[in-house]
Amino acid sequence: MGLLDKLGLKKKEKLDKGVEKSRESLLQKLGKTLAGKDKVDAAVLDELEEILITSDVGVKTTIDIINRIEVRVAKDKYMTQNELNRILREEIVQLLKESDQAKPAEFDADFPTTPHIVLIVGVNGVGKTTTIGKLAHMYKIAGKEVLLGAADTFRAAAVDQLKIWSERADVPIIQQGQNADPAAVAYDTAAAAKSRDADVALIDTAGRLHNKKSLMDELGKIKRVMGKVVDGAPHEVLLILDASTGQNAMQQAKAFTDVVDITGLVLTKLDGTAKGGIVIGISNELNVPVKYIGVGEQIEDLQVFDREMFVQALFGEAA
Ligand SMILES: Nc1nc2c(ncn2[C@@H]2O[C@H](COP(=O)(O)OP(=O)(O)OP(=O)(O)O)[C@@H](O)[C@H]2O)c(=O)[nH]1
Ligand SMILES: [Mg+2]
Repeated sequence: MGLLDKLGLKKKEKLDKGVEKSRESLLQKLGKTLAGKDKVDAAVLDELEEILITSDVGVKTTIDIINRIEVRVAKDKYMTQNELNRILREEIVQLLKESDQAKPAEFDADFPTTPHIVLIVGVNGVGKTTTIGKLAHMYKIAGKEVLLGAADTFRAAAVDQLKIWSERADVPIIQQGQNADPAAVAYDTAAAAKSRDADVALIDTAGRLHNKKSLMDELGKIKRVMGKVVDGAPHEVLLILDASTGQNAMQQAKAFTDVVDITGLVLTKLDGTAKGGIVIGISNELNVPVKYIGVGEQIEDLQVFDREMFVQALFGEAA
């Protein structure tokens, strides 16, 4: 087995483990519905609909999925639980492929221009700082020069937390301390990335902005000042969402994408929640691609989102 195959297998194992709770809950519900049945009739589809909705897939996406299943079973109503499970997975993968124009699931560290500046945004406690640490590690492993910027200056511990991650990932950090102007820190980081010939800079921001206007103003200012030092910066704006909050994460995603140009989504804390179905809903309903998922608290627990692998992990292998 080649190294890439081995890495792929490791990724799959970790993902399987990461979505264990979501899978157990889904399979248990599916099993109950389908036990002893050999025919997919309207009643089964009704129950399937309820299962998907209560698994945080969301109403719109559930309807999309049920419509597709209906077409498939119209021809052949008689199928086993395994067959229905397989069709369910196939249709969900197809649905996500059609709705999500993201590139294939590969880690992309080939930047069109450098330094490549990434702004990390999201509400309190969703996993912004942790995700920065994990991403820094991924880029570092890919041989890139990484720089972190501590533009979350709102809370005393925020800079210290990012500092700890910079040490874990073994990458430098630009900081000014608590209460510094976040835009000034972002500016410093972009300037340092440029003068040091860094490949990529990851900038942490505060999640604590009470209304849309102050959020827009602050992020707008951060973006403007960075654009003055590095052309086109920020090149990516990643919105971090806590998957364990289910439909709340969907609401946050909608609220942020309304006011900020988000280029990608990261869904964290998939381990330890049964709400993993939210990833399918978000991936289907938003025009912004899910780029990464968080499956644990350790530095290696961030994965490039692979739709197919995810759906397989969520529904389990068909027997
Ligand atoms: N289990 C699990 N925990 C995670 C994951 N990502 C982040 N966390 C945990 O979530 C908590 C909050 O993470 P932070 O990275 O501090 O979140 P933040 O968005 O920077 O928070 P603030 O700076 O307070 O707004 C920490 O305890 C992390 O360990 C994940 O993928 N899985
Ligand atoms: Mg933080």
